[in-house]
Amino acid sequence: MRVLITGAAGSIGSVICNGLVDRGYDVVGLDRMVEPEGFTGSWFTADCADPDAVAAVFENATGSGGVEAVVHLAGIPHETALPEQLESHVVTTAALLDAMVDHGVNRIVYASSNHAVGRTERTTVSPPGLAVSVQPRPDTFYGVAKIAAEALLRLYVDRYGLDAITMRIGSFLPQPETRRHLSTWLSHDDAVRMVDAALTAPDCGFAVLYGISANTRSWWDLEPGRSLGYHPRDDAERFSATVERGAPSEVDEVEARHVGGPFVLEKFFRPALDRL
Ligand code: 15L
Repeated sequence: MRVLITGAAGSIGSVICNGLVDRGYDVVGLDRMVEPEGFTGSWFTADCADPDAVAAVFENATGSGGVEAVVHLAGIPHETALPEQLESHVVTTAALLDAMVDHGVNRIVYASSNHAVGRTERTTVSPPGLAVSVQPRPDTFYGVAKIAAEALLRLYVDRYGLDAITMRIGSFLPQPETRRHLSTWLSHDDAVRMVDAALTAPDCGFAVLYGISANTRSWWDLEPGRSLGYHPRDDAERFSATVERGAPSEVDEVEARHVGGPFVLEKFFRPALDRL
C-alpha cells in the first residue's frame, strides 16, 4: 500500500516510516524538514497547513502511482497559543482531507492525543479504563485542537464516506521515564503495530482508539483498538523498578490526578487569541 506520512521527519514519523517500510509499505514522506538521511521512499518538503502545497503533493504523488492512504502525524507536540494550535492541527487536517476527497483517497489515520481528554480526573476512571466515547475534556489548547481535528474527521467521514481512525496517543518514548508513563507509555514497536492495524482494518468509518501499550497499569480502554486489530505487546511494567526508584515526588502526585498529567499544569496562554 502506498501511504503518505506527514511529519515524516519527526520523532514518531521517523519510527513509523521505518516500521512501515519494514512491513512492505511504499512510503511517501511529507514534512517541512528536508528528507532525513537514509530515507528510502519519495519525499516532499512542504507545509501541510498550506492547502496549495498539499494539493501539489497529491498531484505529484499521483503522477508516480497515487497515494492510497494518509497517516497524519505532523503537528506541534506541546502547548502554545490557540491560533498556532488550530493551524497546526485543524488547518493541516482540513488541507489533507480536501486533497483526499479531490484525489479519491479514502483512508486517514490521525495522531490525536490523550490530551483531548486530559482533564478527566483519574478518580472517575474505573475498569476496563477510560472509554473512547467519553466526553471531550481537553487539558490545553493543544487538546482543544486535537478534539477539533477529530470533529473535522468525523464530518468528512459522514459527508464523503471516508475511513478515519483517530489514535489518542499516550507517551511515545523509547521507554517510560516517569511514574505516569507506567500507565501512558506507547512503545515504538506498538506504535508501528497500531498504525499498521489502522491502515488495514476493514471499512471502519470513524473510529477512535487509545494509542497505548499493553501496560499493566493502563487506565485506558484498549478494547476499541483490539477490535480494529491493534494488539499491543509491550508493557511499561518491565521498567517499573527503574522508574519507581525513590518515593513519589509532589510532581508525581499532581500528575496522577488527571489523565493528561503534566499538561494540566502547563502555562496557560490566555487571552486565547494572543499570538506568541
Ligand atoms: C502528547 O500528546 C504530546 O505530544 C507529548 O509531548 C507527550 O506529552 C504525551 O502527549 C504525553 O501525554 O506524555
